[in-house]
Amino acid sequence: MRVVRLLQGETASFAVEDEPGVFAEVDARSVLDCLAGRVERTGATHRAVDAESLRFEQGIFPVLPVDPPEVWCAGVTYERSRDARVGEAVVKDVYTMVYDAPRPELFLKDTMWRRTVGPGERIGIREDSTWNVPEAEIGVVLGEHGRIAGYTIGNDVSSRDIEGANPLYLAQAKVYAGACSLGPAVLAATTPAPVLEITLRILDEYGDEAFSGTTSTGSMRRSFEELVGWLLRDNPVPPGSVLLTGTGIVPPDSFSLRPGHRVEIIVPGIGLLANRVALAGELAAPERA
Ligand code: DO4
Ligand code: MG
Repeated sequence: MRVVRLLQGETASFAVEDEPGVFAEVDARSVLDCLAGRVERTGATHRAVDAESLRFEQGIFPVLPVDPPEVWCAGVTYERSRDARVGEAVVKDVYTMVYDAPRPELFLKDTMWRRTVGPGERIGIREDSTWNVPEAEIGVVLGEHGRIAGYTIGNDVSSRDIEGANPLYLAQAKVYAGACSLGPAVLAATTPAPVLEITLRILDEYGDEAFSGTTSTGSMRRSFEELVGWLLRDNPVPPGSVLLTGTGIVPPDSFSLRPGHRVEIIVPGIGLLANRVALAGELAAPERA
């Protein structure tokens, strides 16, 4: 079962999938209430024009499906990511060590969705970086008591030259306006955890494909449960937070994102997360008290 948040005019409402591609609007305050079934149906339904990508009729758009108090990321969870980091970095050993070590790499990407956007919104790249890439990842949505409530798609947009120059620059390479996108849906958790196929496509400003690659969570070095277990050790991460679980797709070293590029991440069973690229400085940080 998937949950989306649909925007019609000025109003956004959660909707739960009752049958493939058919979403029932519900009276809910959060995605966690929807995933837990603590919701009343309002009677309105919406059939996706394309159930795979989650495109709806004109005037209805999926928006950020979760308001995560915190977004965390795991890194170097796929061999491909380890090899890319070793290739780009001046200090190489840390990446091989963390790939092999029991304790994973975890870092805080965002709080209160200040730097996080939803489907169709613009993601950011840093102006002081010459090597910017998307990172297509599965996001684990945390429920109550550290349980996994669901899965969404995430883009951990990153600067490879800033991190490559010095691993202590990680926060600057990873945390800035528009550096994260999530959506378009949250897939309810199941036991056992699903094995998800992830495809990343990058289109240039003319709509031509600049890169495409696919991976599967089946080739992750660690399980979702293991990553969540490490994240929550002595660390009170609030329910509704999201943990991005690492990238297994890395474009060739000659590739860097440019403003106007469109990044598409497709995960069958969740949907299509698409965002256009802008300079981070153009993305006004939302003011929240
Ligand atoms: O320090 C490297 C982070 C790598 C990362 O974000 C990933 O593997 O997804
Ligand atoms: Mg990443």
